[in-house]
Amino acid sequence: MDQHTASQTATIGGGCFWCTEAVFLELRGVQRVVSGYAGGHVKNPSYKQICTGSTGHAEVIQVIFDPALISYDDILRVFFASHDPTTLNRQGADVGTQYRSIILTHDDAQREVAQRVLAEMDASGLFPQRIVTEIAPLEIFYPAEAEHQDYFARNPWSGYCQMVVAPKVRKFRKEFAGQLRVAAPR
Ligand code: MHO
Repeated sequence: MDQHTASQTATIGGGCFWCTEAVFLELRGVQRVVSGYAGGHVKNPSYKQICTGSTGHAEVIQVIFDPALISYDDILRVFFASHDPTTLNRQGADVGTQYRSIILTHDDAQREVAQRVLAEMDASGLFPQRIVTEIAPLEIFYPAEAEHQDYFARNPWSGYCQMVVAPKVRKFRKEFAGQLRVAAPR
């Protein structure tokens, strides 16, 4: 029987989108990842504008996934495990509201799952501090400029990619070895 399940979308921000995009592109069940901006109050913001923190936007990614292969719950579990959800408006050396940890939910069902998975993670003892991830309904997602899409794949040797993105991807590959789209190169 020919059964098609519709794709679903998760919108999440866990600091610099070059990092989160690189991680989610490797996860089995993910069909596409788009880097962009959400959660702010200025129309069509540019990268330069959001970097000031004054537009209110967070750097986020939209993860388009096949729910027959991975659940929204598991997308969020990978999200929590692949960034630090306990530092308010900061991810490592990147400081500012644009780097805040945030889940932008698309409907009530997603909001319920987000609240449940956040509580589960908080109770897990995996984090030494309380989780500060914001959960808010998605209003508008603005895709980022073309140069911010597939950034890690296109700029692997840049200083930031080597110092910040690559270690996150390595950690993710190790922790989620069984859930990678392809076996990680050794
Ligand atoms: N602080 C880094 C972050 C890049 S990220 C896409 C930089 O400005 O290069 O926000």
